[in-house]
Amino acid sequence: MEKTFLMVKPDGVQRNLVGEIVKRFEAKGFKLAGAKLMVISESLAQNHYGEHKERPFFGDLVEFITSGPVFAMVWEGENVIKTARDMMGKTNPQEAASGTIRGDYGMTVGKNVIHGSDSVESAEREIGLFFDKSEIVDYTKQDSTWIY
Ligand code: IDP
Repeated sequence: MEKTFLMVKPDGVQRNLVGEIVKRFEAKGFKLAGAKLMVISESLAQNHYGEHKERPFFGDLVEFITSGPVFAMVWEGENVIKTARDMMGKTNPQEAASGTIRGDYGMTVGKNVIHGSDSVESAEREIGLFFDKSEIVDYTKQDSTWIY
């Protein structure tokens, strides 16, 4: 089953949105496979956002993502990578549709509440960066026969 890496960013943690965000993915029918509250180190931030290192906002992005705790998660389910991106909404919350997480809770691109992997390759890379294999839990959920 496909897995993705999702993370409530420091603004979402400070604004008490962890429960709300977890609730949306649970209610949709996805399975939580790993989760932890953590403070991202500078080197992990630079690695995670490596594709943006030449962009003018890179310094602010690294400073922001390391500024307080994040809630890192691994979610599992059919087509979870794309569906989670759809549930998050566009990168700029002012362009994100109502009903999406960024559309409902974000105001600026710099503080857009949530991160989610955008491809199979980035999901594998990001899960590997943030989680040890022993932190990913393999289990059967009783509701799966009512979801699929
Ligand atoms: P994504 O998070 O929707 O995948 P990316 O383009 O991968 O978007 O950018 C990563 C993060 O960098 C965004 O979530 C956003 O917080 C930040 N970011 C992207 N573009 C800008 C910008 O133009 N100014 C400031 N921050 C930006």
